[in-house]
Amino acid sequence: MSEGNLLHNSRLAERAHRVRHNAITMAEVHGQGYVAQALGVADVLSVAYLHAMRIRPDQPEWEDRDRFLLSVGHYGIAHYAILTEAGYLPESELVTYGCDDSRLPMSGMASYTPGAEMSGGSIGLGLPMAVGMGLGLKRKKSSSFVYTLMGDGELAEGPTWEAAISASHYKLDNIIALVDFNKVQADGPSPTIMSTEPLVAKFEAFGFYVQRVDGNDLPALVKAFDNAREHPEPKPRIIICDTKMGCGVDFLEAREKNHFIRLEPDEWKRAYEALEARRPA
Ligand SMILES: Cc1ncc(C[n+]2csc(CCOP(=O)(O)OP(=O)(O)O)c2C)c(N)n1
Ligand SMILES: [Mg+2]
Repeated sequence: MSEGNLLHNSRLAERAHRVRHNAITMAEVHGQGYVAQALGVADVLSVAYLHAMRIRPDQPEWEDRDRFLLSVGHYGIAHYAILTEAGYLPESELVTYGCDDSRLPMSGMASYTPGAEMSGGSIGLGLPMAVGMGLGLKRKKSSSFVYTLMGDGELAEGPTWEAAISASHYKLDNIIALVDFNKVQADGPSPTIMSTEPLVAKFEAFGFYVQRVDGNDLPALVKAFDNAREHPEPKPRIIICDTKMGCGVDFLEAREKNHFIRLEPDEWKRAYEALEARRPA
């Protein structure tokens, strides 16, 4: 790897660390939340926003921007953590998360937050909306990409697969779908509750250009996002990212029930300390 790439990756690691820190800051306000997902997906979001996407954080509505649709609305905390690191939101606003009149509602809402393009809450709608946006952008001759972040449990939602059929029918090579494959959903481990494997073969059969990567490996993610943008075939793209819930905070990684976490007041300090112990060199 060239020196320039090494430097880029180590800078990304530092910034992903700050994204995790932001997520803990928000979860601490309420003592609970979807913080394990935010820690797990922090590397994927960092590569999306800080490496791959064409954006102007000071102009969130810039016409030529890449779009990002947070299909998993309950990942609002993860989204605000990266939007802050990317420069859409001031760090001082993080402590308003989920409070009255905040621009950072618990579930992602398009009209509230700079940089949020869809209102979530009901899972299964990100890919359908990406198809509509992708078609619209093509008709306008735009070169923007539409990214959407889905969860692994979310893949059991029917509209996702209807949208997958349409995305390849319309040759929407401007869609880059992301799956946070953290192996957990609300009722327990995804493989036990509703297995979606073999997932690569399924999306390939639906006409996608598919990659599957370790979603906590920054260099692998950088390569996968580059491949997705540069792939020559007129197909929608998907990156299945295998992530670790709670990544970066050892006692949250080890926790069995981590879809929604409540910590005792003194445990937040422990979470910051655990994160700090893994601060990238
Ligand atoms: C249409 C719909 N059905 C059910 C829910 C309730 N729900 C919220 S999060 C979630 C789990 C989805 O699993 P996954 O996508 O893996 O998210 P994770 O558990 O990893 O946060 C469910 C079922 C919902 N929000 N919308
Ligand atoms: Mg999941």
